[in-house]
Amino acid sequence: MSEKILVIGAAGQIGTELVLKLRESKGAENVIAADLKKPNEEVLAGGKFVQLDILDEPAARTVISDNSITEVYLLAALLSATAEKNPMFAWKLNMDGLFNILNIAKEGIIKKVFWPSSIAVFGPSSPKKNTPQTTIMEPITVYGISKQAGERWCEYYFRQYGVDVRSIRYPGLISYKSLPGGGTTDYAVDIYYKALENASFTCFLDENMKLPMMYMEDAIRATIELMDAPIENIKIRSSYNISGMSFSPKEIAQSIQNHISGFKINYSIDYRNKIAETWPDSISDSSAREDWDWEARYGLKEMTKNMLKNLSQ
Ligand code: NAD
Ligand code: AKB
Repeated sequence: MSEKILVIGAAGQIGTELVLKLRESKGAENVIAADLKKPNEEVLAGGKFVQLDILDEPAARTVISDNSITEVYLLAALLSATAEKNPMFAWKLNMDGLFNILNIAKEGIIKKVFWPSSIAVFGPSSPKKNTPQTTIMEPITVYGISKQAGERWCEYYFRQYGVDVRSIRYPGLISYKSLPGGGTTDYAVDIYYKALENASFTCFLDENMKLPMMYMEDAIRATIELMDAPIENIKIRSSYNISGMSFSPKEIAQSIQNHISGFKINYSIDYRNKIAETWPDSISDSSAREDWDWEARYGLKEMTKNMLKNLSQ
């Protein structure tokens, strides 16, 4: 039997590109997009879309059974910056959404679940450089706390109930097809738009604030490679570190200046800098490399070239 996939949060930064890629590789008729809000035209035109609130558990069950869904990618969440503005709702959405899907999977109705974690699971007491897979994790944001708790629950559902749930701790993601949805790393997308629009950008992070980042093409490939890997290769059921590149606002600005010589960056630091201060500079992804042959393809130079080319079109 072929997989029938449901992507929840399909109108978001990752969902938009994940749906398009999954439809390409698994067949458009096998991939259903779901979200509270309507996705973009390309996602809408390419296959089925259902409006779904993941907090409405009976509605999620109906969509899953009506469409004979076998795999769920659960992307609906509040990200770090938005979550700090509404901590209780962030906790509710990020946790209850996950429980709704894990409980349906526990009954054997869904065969596989993908749920993303984040580098936000690390905190000020974690090692900053080359942060290992397993280390001290004391996140201080509501988003980080919800991701860390989510990781523990994913592992619990795997151990106790055999739920095949797989996860990646995404770094900050940079894309041109879809805009980011309220994170601390969003500046690294906006900077390309502003560079092309008016050759100047005001950054809310400190010029030397280095963070782990990844080009969306690599992130989507990682997600599908993890989900397609043989079950015996998946040794980690909390969430895998993956690494792409690391850069500061100053460094990304310099890489843009190599293409747009007059580009200027200014700084007006806000509360998001405090969040970023608690996250790693760089991540070690040795477990993902060993277990399912993960390897990133894009560095800062290639990504900048690609982003500017695609956004100018
Ligand atoms: P996003 O904010 O761009 O998209 C989330 C989508 O979920 C939105 O389209 C939103 O409408 C939808 N949504 C919100 N509440 C919903 C609900 N109740 N029911 C159904 N849909 C709902 O986020 P994203 O960047 O695409 O992130 C997706 C996941 O990946 C999140 O779990 C996020 O924490 C994780 N992640 C993202 C990044 C990143 O840089 N983008 C990094 C690390 C982890
Ligand atoms: C955010 O900044 O909140 C996300 C993330 C790293 O989880 N991009």
